[in-house]
Amino acid sequence: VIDSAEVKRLGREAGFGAVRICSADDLEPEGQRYQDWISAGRQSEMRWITMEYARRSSSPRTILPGARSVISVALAYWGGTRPEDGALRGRIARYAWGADYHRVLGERLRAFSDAVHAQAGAEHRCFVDTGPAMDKAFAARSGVGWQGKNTNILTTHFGSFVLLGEILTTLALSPDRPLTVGCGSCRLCIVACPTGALGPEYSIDSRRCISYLTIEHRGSIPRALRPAIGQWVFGCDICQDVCPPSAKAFHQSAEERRAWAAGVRSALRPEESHAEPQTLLPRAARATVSGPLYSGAIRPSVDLLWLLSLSHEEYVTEFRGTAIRRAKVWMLRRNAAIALGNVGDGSCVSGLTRAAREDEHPVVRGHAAWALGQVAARTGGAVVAAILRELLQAEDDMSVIEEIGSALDAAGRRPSSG
Ligand code: B12
Ligand code: SF4
Ligand code: SF4
Repeated sequence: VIDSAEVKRLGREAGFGAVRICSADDLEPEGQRYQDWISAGRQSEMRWITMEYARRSSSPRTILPGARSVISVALAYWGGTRPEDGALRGRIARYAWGADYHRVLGERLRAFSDAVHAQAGAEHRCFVDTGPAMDKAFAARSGVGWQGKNTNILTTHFGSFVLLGEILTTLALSPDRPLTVGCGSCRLCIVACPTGALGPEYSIDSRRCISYLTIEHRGSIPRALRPAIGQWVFGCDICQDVCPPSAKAFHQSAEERRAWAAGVRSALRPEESHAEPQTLLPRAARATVSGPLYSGAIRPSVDLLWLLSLSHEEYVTEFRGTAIRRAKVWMLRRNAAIALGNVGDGSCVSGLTRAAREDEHPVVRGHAAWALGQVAARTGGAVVAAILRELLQAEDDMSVIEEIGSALDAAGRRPSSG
């Protein structure tokens, strides 16, 4: 026999920043909203998100017959103020700076579930991000946090910088209540999102989200969205970085809070955020890096030219044990090409030319050609236009030829007809 207080004690002992409980009844209206979201195409090309998947995710007893409670947990992962990026560096979202959270969260959740089982028996099923379970809806129902307008769960102690998991259990535990706080009239995340992915209400359109585009999207990224991606090469933290409850949790000193406010102001000026994306985030002179995901080496950013020519072998060794392996190696090269198109200068032309000529993946060649066009448009284009014309002669892939044509246009030199 075990009571809710003891379950929570075991959860905290396993290393979770919040542990709360809710009933295992079907999630409504969240389940219906999930299906509406899919009907609107907002899952984009994440093909595993189907109507059936949404139904199972909102109905715990289809996963664990006899389930009576859901124990919802949050792992805080803030890793400190983002260090200065430096020129020509690609940004990585905070949750992927260190060890793969699936492993860290999974190990803790299994240890927690084993401890509960040892005291009370019963059947349990653990979920760490990937299973059919609406992590955020359980976290909101149990009061781990509230769902903000950036669609993430915000906790009172760690803002939205938490990763979520849950244990479905046949134990009958007394449930907690949802929180009574919320975002109020704040809309900062909605206006700061550089691609306009947030809204209406508390909903996201993955098709426009940089996190989706850089990590999940396996193809060409729409040209219209590329400038807004700035220097992000894996994920995006903007709608969390501008969020006051999340900032309050971590920016303690007056200096840090001033730097945060300056970052928010520049994020809200779209023309600046596109031209100079490195001003988007709060900066501070020092970087304090700690937390469960950051015990080893951390990588908040990468050299863009290095990433642009990343081999499969380097990808395997350099990103072993990190969440970055969620993206394929060629997707990282594609993302590097976009970031270089946004911030690169003349020093990137030879790297981009090599990628546009030699990369085995046509999407990377096409994006490198696009980046050349962007660099040319910024820095004066005669030499780059000549390179693009040369590339056009050698290229056979229709999609890349189309990209080169468009890049020539951007560089201000259309190919002469005939
Ligand atoms: C698919 C997915 C994505 C997609 C879609 C994101 C999304 N917002 O759902 C993409 C690839 C874009 C993505 C990005 C990110 N993700 Co993600 N992702 C998932 C995943 C695997 C499934 C989420 C899902 O099913 N979404 C479907 C939609 C329908 O869910 P929803 O947004 O919650 O929908 C609700 C609202 O729209 C609301 N709603 C709709 N209409 C209305 C109207 C009213 C009036 C109201 C009140 C509400 C409302 O109701 C819906 C149902 O509850 C979960 C893990 C999991 N199994 O849950 C992680 C998860 C959501 N991701 C996570 C993280 C960390 C991220 C990133 C921060 C990573 C990064 N730094 O790049 C970004 C954040 C982007 C963002 N602003 O959301 C964490 C979030 C942790 C937290 N604190 O909330 C999760 C929970 C993983 C985990 N286990 O920790 N992700
Ligand atoms: S993660 Fe970035 S692109 Fe996606 S909704 Fe948030 S701010 Fe917008
Ligand atoms: S920025 Fe404002 S509206 Fe967006 S999630 Fe944070 S508190 Fe809510």
